[in-house]
Amino acid sequence: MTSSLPSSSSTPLATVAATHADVASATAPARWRVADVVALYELPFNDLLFRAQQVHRANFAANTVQLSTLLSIKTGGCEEDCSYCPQSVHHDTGLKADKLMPVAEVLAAARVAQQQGATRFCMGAAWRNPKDRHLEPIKEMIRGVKALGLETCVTLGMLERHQAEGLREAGLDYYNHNLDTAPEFYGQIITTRTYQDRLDTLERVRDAGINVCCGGIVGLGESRRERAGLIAQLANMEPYPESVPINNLVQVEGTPLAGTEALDPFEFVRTIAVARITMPRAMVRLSAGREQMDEALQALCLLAGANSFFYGDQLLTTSNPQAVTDRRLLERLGMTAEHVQARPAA
Ligand code: SAM
Ligand code: DTB
Ligand code: SF4
Repeated sequence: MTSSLPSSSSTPLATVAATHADVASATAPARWRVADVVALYELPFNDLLFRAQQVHRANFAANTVQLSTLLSIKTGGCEEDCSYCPQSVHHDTGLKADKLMPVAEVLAAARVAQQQGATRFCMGAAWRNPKDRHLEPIKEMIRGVKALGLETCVTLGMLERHQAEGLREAGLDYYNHNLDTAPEFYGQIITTRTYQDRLDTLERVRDAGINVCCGGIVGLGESRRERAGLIAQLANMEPYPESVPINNLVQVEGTPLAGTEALDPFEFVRTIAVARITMPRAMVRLSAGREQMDEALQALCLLAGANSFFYGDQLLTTSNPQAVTDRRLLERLGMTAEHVQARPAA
């Protein structure tokens, strides 16, 4: 029998605490060892999904999903060399670099997203890090989107402490910044910023009082153990992120990862289930790669505990299923979008 409980014996902190058992149970954070997460991955598929469903139902309405719409507010020309990303200047993908979008255009797109039924609007910029002068229009966007009654999320790269605080003051609800993969595999994917840089930004976001949206990307050629390593990193954050996007690599011609062997679809579903079990109260978001999945596979991801997805015809630079197709899928599954349930009965 494999254990799916987080271990309290793998870290120096937990080891010290274990010698004071009473205190330990009150103060030592539960830790997931990579081996514990691998053990979850290795469960028979049906057992894993059953456990994920139990955890999901204990924490969320089982048939409700949250819908977020993405907008690329500054596309391309990014200095980082993330080898999956079409927006990096290091790869020739034929993408044209744009300037920051005008505030009015962003707000017009947010209105459309809201009319379509999204409850959160996520704005992404292809920056290594924003300059202070960029943050003024972005704060206007945040205030404008919030005034419409939508939740706000931005992803702008690395942040300084004062920048995170400024975004919080503008009313930002979520900041997206991913760990992307396991620490030991990270160097094969990105060389222009370190894992620690990412952790530092995440800490600044957390300290500023902004909800953390942090996940990763699979299908990069990593091993199962490395996928488990990513999940353990996320689950051991204190606290773990409120929102966990799980991206499946969208292969873009011209990026170094184009041509990578595709992940077994059931391994993707397992990743969702393992995220759900290790982070019971997080919103687990079925993110990039959905257009390449058939609807049965998406339904399995929802069964495995995903309770949010990107909604709208476009992700940042690649396409996403049509909104009308997604609405039909939810209807066929007897599921409802969050905002519909939140409305008082007529
Ligand atoms: N530049 C910012 C940053 O990296 O923090 C924000 C935008 S970046 C596009 C956000 C995330 O999108 C990445 O961390 C990665 O997980 C995901 N992503 C980027 N390109 C992708 C691709 N081709 N397929 C799947 N996910 C991708
Ligand atoms: C995240 O984890 N996935 C989204 C969002 N955060 C910003 C981005 C997916 C990008 C997919 C590739 C593209 O469209 O450029
Ligand atoms: Fe730049 Fe983000 Fe793409 Fe990396 S993932 S190249 S940081 S836009």
